[in-house]
Amino acid sequence: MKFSRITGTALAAGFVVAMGVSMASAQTLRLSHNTGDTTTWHQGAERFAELLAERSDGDLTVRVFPNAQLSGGDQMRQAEMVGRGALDLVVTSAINVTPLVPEMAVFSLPYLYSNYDQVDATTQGAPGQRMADILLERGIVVLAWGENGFREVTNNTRPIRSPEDMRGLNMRVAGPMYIDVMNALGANPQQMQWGETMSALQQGVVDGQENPIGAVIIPQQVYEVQKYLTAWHYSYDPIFLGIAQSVWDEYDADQQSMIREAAQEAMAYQRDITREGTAEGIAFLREQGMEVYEPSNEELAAFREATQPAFDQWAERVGPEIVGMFQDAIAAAN
Ligand code: X2X
Repeated sequence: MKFSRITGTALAAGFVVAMGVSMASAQTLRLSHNTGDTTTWHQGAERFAELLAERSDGDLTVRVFPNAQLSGGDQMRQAEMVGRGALDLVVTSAINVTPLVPEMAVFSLPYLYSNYDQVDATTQGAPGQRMADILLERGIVVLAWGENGFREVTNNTRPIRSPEDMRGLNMRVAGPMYIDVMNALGANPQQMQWGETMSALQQGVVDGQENPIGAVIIPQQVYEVQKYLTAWHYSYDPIFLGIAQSVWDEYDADQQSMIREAAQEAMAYQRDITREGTAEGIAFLREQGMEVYEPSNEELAAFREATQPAFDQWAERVGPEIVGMFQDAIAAAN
């Protein structure tokens, strides 16, 4: 049952709103995300569900579906489904939305960010709001930004210390921009669902992949199937918790604030645990037998230079106005 009907029904049925935000009847919303149930994405989504259940006195239930189950395993389809109201809620990362909204690639431009302060100045500031405005035009209401993280490269062939080491490696990538980045490095990229990646790595269909340490590599046990990791921090990927505009519009202002606050708290928690997991992550991965390489500043500069063509190409696609807005916020955070 939807809320627009609830106000009328509630009054007619003589419901008394005594305190807090009340719902006239129980409602269950479905939340889709595209990683496994051990990740910080999942923990953030579950925290949101807990907070809403608590604050609506059990009237608002969120069921969390991992592994892009609700979009037939297609992680890029979730955003489009939320946009047309086929899904109520989504937690997904920016790169997954780029087929629908190319501007979302701005976050992940190679070496745009150097640290978390710069990240927070954009996701928690005016640039994040600007991207939320763009998603709203597609029927998606961004409730809060969370974190997938700085994406690090892993593979089974050799340690990656320079752009040359990437040459000829068969790399699984998540989205279109990363195809161009991998091509710039001379690797052979292949776009693949995350849900199919672990077995592709295990079977040697691809040599490597790239993902954040705290949010994905550790909780999804990528270290079980990959020997080498290089912490090259080449691309940042935020996640967001979004709701279908058609669902959102049925809530009154109090209900909307309750939902937005729960989302903000859940994603703040999600960012915290992701950063903690990442900070402790390299030591943990070494204990698990991975060979981890941490490039020097000079070596990072070489990766940055080699990926510049992909930056330029995608900055043009995103548009100078948005890229400039991000760069200004980043410069101000330095
Ligand atoms: O597919 C991936 O690599 C993941 C889980 O990080 C994203 O959703 C982009």
